[in-house]
Amino acid sequence: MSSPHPLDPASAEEYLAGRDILVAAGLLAESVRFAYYGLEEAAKDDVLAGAASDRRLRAYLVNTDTGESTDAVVSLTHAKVVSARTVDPARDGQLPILDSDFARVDEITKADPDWRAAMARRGYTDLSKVRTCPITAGAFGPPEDDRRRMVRVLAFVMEREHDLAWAHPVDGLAAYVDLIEKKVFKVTDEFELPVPRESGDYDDEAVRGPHRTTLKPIEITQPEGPGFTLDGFALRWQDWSMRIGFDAREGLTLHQVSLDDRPVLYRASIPEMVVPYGDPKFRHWQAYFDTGEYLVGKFANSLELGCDCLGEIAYLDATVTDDAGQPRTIPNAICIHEEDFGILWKHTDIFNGSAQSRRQRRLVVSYFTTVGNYDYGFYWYFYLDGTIELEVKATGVLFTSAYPGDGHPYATEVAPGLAGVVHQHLFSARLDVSVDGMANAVEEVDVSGLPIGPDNPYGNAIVQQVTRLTRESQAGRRTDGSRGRTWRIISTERANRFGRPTSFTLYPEPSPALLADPDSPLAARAGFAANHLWVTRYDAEQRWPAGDFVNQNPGGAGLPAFVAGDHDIDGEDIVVWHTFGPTHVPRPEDWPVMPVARCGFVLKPTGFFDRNPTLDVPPPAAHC
Ligand SMILES: [Cu+2]
Repeated sequence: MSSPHPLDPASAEEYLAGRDILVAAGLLAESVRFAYYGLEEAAKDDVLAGAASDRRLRAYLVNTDTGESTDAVVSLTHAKVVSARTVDPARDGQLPILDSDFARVDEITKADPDWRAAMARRGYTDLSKVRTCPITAGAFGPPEDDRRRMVRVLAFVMEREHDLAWAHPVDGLAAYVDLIEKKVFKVTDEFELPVPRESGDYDDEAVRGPHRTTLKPIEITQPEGPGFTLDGFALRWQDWSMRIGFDAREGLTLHQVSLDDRPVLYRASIPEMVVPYGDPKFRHWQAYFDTGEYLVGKFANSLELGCDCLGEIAYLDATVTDDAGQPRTIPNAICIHEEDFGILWKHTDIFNGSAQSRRQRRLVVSYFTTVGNYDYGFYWYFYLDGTIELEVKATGVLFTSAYPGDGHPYATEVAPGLAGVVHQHLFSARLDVSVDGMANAVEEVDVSGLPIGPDNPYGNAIVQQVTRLTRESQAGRRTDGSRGRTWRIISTERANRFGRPTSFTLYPEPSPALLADPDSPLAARAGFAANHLWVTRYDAEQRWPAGDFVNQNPGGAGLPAFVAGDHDIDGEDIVVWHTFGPTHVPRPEDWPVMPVARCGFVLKPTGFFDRNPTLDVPPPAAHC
């Protein structure tokens, strides 16, 4: 085995070697499955010092007959199990959903007499036309339910091959499935509404109409090839350099992002998201933590040139594993390319007559994942002027229910009798910042006008109000669009030519944080989403905003627990956590397949440079 960089993702050979070690240690009995398997990253100090480090993998193992759950760490370097901790699901949460749970749940549900009877009452006896959708259960009580490893199952009708099942939800009926006892232990049958009939098959010409013929070809060419270089997982473009990583749980990860050889981010990823639905009747438990419960990285798409990405593309494969811990390669999972992005800067000077124009470009590092009905693209952009942007593209199909008629404020009717329930997509970005070194601090910057007074006789004054966030307890903050609120991540060691700290500013998008009641069972589990900003002192153990074990976690884990120690965060090695994402009121235009809805955030250099760093960008052509 050749020696990988400590931040490179685990390879197929490494997964197999780790698996052998787990077998030898007796941890892989017949009915034990991998709920997660990935790289246990080398210690930050070792990586920064270039020191030799232990290559380790982490495995979450669940015994599907007993429910016994183990969190094991394996050293490949020393060929041994470093730790194997028993997880107490009632206290710590359940391990994530397995791939095989989807098929198993379908069999279990369709074999249950009570559920079959409820379906028959609704006129559905041919269960080959029914698709079941297992939804993670959360923790809503009663305690005897919460103690089970379980999912809740909704059903959709697929009238014929290639029909879009999401168009035909069977509402009011759910099966609660115990994954260990492998049986339905409860059927809730609360109301009946007609199953919506209109086809949603957007591939069917009868639904979509003939393809339009008016689009002329657009081709992207770079006759001299792309401007970036990829050496293994190390990527360089213009003044940017970084390393690319990938994880079955959190998907794409970025490491050691530097600009002009000055560090900006030690690590960046989107390690959690929650999608809570706002219908209090019957489906009050519908909320997915796509990352912690289902593992978004495992569902990464293979991208295709000319379809998903245009131009001179470099792809990286991703390696994940199946339930048995066997490696599975996802070809072309990560897409890297360069894009023209319109005007960078432009001016026609009225005094000296100079007319100048420069083109902006960006480097794009992206991947797409499909989790059930939704598809999410995660796009990191790096611009010539030092801007970093994350864009999430949400597309796919709405999760539907039956529309009960007017006076139902929780949903939009998107097709006759078909409802798209109001919901949120709340992502958590974990930004392990390193702006000009590890010693960083965060300032909240508001802008406001001042009232007329002796120093402001005409009332035109605008001032910045800068508040230094010095402790973890003080750094749980929300956006405020009325004040143009931003958060500035400053170096406490390095200054620019004005003697002021070099910094990057986080520009959030103003949208609501978690709307569920603070006393709700969901808020207890999605504590991270109650604030748009959190700042913590770096702690290698603090990886996951909703806790290590999110599935059926009883609550309180993750960011609310991380900040309980109330560490000093001023001039320390800190991590900035940013909650963002839309509150989605479905539109008829989102049906039957949704045009991309975008959300994200921007990080801009702010006094990181001494002036516009792109004056050296040449004109795109001699006459410009
Ligand atoms: Cu949505």
